[in-house]
Amino acid sequence: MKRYYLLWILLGILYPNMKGQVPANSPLGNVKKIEVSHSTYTFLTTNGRAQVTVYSPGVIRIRVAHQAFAPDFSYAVEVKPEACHVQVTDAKGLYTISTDSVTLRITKDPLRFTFLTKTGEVINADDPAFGTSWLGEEVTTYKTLQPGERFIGMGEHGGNLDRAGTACVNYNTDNPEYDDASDRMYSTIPFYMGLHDHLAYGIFMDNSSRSLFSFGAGSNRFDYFRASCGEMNYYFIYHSTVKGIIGSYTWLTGRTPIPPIWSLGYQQCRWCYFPEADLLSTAAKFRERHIPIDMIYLDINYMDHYKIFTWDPNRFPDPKAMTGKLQKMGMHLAVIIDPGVKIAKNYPVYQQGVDSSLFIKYPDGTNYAGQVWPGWCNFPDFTMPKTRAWWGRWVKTYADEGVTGFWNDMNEIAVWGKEVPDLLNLNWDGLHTTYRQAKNVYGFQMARSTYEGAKKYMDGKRPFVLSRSGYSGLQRYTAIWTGDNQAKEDHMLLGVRLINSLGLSGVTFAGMDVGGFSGNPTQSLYTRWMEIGAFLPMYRAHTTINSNREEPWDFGETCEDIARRYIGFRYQLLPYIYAGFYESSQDGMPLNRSLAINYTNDSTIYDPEFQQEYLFGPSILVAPVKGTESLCRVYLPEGNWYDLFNDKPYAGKQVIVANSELNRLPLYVKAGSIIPMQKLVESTADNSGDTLFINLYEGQQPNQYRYYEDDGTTYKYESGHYYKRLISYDPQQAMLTFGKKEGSFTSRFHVITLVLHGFTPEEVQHLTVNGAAKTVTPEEIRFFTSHFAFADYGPFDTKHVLSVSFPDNDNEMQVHW
Ligand code: MIG
Repeated sequence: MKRYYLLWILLGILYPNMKGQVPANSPLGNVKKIEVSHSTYTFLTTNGRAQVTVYSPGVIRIRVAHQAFAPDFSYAVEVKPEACHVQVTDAKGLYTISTDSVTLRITKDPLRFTFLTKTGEVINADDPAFGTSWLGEEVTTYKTLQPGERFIGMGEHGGNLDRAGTACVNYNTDNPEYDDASDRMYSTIPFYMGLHDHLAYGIFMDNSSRSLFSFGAGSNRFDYFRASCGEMNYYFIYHSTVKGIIGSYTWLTGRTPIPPIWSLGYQQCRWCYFPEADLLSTAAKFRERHIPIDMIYLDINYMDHYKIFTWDPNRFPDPKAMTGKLQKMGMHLAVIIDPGVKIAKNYPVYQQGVDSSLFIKYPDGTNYAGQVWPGWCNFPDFTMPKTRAWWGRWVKTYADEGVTGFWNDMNEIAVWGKEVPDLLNLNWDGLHTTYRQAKNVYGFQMARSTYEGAKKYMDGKRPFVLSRSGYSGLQRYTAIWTGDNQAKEDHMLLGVRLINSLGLSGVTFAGMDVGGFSGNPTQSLYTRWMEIGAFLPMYRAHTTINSNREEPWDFGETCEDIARRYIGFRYQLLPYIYAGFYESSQDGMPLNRSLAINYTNDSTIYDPEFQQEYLFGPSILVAPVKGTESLCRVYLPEGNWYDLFNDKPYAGKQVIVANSELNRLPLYVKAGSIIPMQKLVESTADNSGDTLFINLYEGQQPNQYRYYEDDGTTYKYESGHYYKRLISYDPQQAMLTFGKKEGSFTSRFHVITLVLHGFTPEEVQHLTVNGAAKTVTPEEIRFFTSHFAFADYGPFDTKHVLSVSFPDNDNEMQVHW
């Protein structure tokens, strides 16, 4: 004992300042005082303060700070608290705040939060010892791990669908070497959902500084989320379903506006098509070979010395004439725009940026310079309103030349040497901050500037914006892709999981480089990837500069044929995909729906073997499989299913062995589904005929489907210029009802062909439409009807389907059988 004592004295002499140098965990402390104003409850504690704000019955915000709260500002959240019914009790040691859907129990000594259902079940609780506390500037909220708790969400992070036992770092990074285990990715969505005991909740930590979410990684005691500086600021969301939580999260952070329809077609990219003749001949080849396509891209080599908002005068002498030629082919052009502005004399973008003080600065007032493709560059401060407006005017110069797609890359910010110093000053919409807080929103604000400019200057036409980096809320302005993946089977499946996870996190419009960015895919990998791509929200093939050419015809005739048919099928499916985007714009439901959305409590869907399966829209189950596997195991969740290729029925809640030969991606349709389709076209600019094909799959459960259509290219839908109708299927009454149309838009279609799947001829022989008898004709098809892309195709089983056609009059119509 005595010896130890001496040792401490000795250590004290050797390291006199050790105590206090590295801060210990500093808790929030006990409640001293409570202040209430409107829907906000402030708790002053011995070591700081916390604030509770009720945003809606299921959304409660918690802020925690040492000192007075900073001005309330967020790039992610746009809504204000809604007036709602709240009940409060204040007893010794315990305060409760109850809405109609959740009770927040607040202990005072020390201050801790527990969220409960109205029947008293614990949804989510602070760790009793640590709650929210600080380690130096870092602020962390520790939550008790619930038994069997699963965690989903967090946007663009690899790993399993269920993130239990792992952690995610949010620090936007250009990571061309990323793989499944990488913690640094290109975008930040600090939002997850916890699932346990048939309960589900969401937590969105709106703090854009570097953060870490640990879902029981390295500790079986708690999960936690930590921000490296600033306030703890999170929204707790409770709802009985995952869908409801996504709905609330996207109520807070916004939803994807309906994209221009052409951006939902096939998109071809490469680093880089040049000169102009290469771009145009590539585009023409798609047309010659009847491979449907709507968009083609230019990567960085179109510019003059990589100077943004310029064109290489030799490679692209007349951009406007060029986009005109593409337009004649029914195609749109997207160009890449990086944030770095080359420091160069007589370059107006640079000159204006300097003269009007639009760039990011060091604290001493000099412009920050970093090196990237153009050499040394300055970087626009997109957190400054003036910079955003200026940027928009430069975007106009492209729009004036007929460019309609704007691809924002390198906006993490990526520079040679990787590290952009934290001390840089950013405007932060007048509130001023450093790069520490701004980094993760930089790409988001760049995409916003691009979108706002394009929207303003495109004569009422919808632009398409694609960004690599982003933060919660990015979905209001831009689509996103998952950066530099590799031409490997694993990366194809990883990409599906990333897109599914983005979908769980409010980002509907997402894609990956089909074919893989780096490396050269094998025939089978490329083919399979093209198949999966047809069932992703954004369908874009892209590859790096030193890879082989990767257009559909570069892999031999078989691959080309398969690619053509899957792309074609996507075009036929556009009415369904478009309506899916409409739905997403209303409630945030993604196109790629991880099975965790609809089958949350089915443990099999989290099995690593099945975790990448998803529903594409409400009805089509996609089971992604490697190109090398010609047989695979597929899990069909609860309900009844049909093989999409041959209508073979399957009962759900079982694993089946599926045919996954190279031309056959396992695809299943949920019983009771209503899927609108159109005839095969090669561009969305083509005439899609007068017939809407409504595919009805017999089922036991009633189903409703909202069909939606508008002009596909303008914002007139915002003022009611759309066509919307509810289609209801009632199996008990043997009836399909087309509701009266809503909106002022006239549908492209005026004939409905009802294609009946899973029905027997006897069942529908007395079919009537509005009381008038109709003959149901059996059509011999291989896929849906003989008009469709997979018709007469390879090994698909021949099948008779039943169909009946009738004119549409926009009023309520009843089909009875
Ligand atoms: O330093 O513009 O992720 O899609 O082709 C690489 C060239 C910069 C990275 C993007 C990639 C793009 C490439 N870019």
